[in-house]
Amino acid sequence: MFKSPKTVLWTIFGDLLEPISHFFELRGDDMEMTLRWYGTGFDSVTLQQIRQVPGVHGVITTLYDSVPGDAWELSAIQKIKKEVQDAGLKIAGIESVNIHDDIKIGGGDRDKYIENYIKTLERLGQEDIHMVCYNFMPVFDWTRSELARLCEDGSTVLAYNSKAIDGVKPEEMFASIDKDSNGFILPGWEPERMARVKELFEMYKSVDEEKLFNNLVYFLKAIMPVCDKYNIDMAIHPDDPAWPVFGLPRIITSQDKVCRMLKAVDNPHNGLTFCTGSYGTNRKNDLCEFIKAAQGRIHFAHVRNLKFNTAIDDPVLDFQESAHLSSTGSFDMFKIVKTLYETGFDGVIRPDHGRTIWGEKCMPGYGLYDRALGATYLQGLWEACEKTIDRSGVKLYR
Ligand code: DNO
Repeated sequence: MFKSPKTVLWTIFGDLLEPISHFFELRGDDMEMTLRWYGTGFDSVTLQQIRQVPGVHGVITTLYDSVPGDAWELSAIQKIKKEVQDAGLKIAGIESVNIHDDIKIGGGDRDKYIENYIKTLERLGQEDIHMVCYNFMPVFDWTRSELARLCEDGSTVLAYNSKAIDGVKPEEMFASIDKDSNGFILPGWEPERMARVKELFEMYKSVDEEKLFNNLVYFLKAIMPVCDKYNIDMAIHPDDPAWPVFGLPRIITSQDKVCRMLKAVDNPHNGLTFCTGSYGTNRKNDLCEFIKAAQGRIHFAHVRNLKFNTAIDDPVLDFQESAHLSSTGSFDMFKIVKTLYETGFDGVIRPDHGRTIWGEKCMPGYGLYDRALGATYLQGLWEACEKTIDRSGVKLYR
């Protein structure tokens, strides 16, 4: 079987190199398992806890209190990088560098904000950070009707019921999200932002899907040179759920739309966060076919499971997030991991939202326990692939 020099080195000196491998990226031609970490003061989970999750050597983080549109200070990036390294981990990527609304709307100041975004990318590149997740959703980031639906085993999960969503005004939605957030600020649902919900809706009034798409392409074309220079992979997060909500346009929802976007800016650095739980909300999306169609452009994978509670033709859509295991939800998780493996995926991966279990007090979806179980399960599936499937003929991405 073909083995790259990196893999050969790893095979011979693996045991010796393991404790320091994450500093030098000496691991085999492998995916990189990570956990999301919001930063000290924002997260109930510590870096020291993450360090003890088997196989996890990196975190996905951000400057959580940064304001979209501002250029990140180099010193702030260096500070969080040092904190992560001091805990024996590395920053495997950023989720997210958020996009200012003027860029999405195509407003008069968009070039100024793009310039700032480029400065942020430049500084991340200088600090050896090469993967950036972002989204292009108007007004809201992800949307759920409940953050703590009680399951029969006593755990709680995030859930979506179309009747509940269709029947509320966006501002009421925020109040219910805020009430269930255990005192944490949820990504995309920052109170300052929600206080401007009406104003934001007004701003997006003249933006339809085509305009939003063109504004995304404009943004991507402008940032590709800096991505080329610093080898930064941009990984757009899908719209969650994968259809328009509250009458707002959504463009990163399906294989066709995503392939159009990848083609419009046909640079390997223009890639995806393949979030199974977001694309999978729309049951018309065939996740494995989608992974194959985006081969080579999936830089970041969020892998989690969903459980649908209503039939596919039911006008009411109800789903909830489940544990990561195939047996607890509607997705075939082995098939998903296997397809990533077979198509040469060697990027950053993380378990996504977990259930809240064992009485943990945490940000809904982002507790330690269920995500640690998820990370371990996903690594088990990956190991099964490595030991049974020959992908020596497959071109890996990196
Ligand atoms: C929710 C997350 C999203 C995601 C952003 C990326 O839990 O999946 O908030 O991080 O959409 O920009």
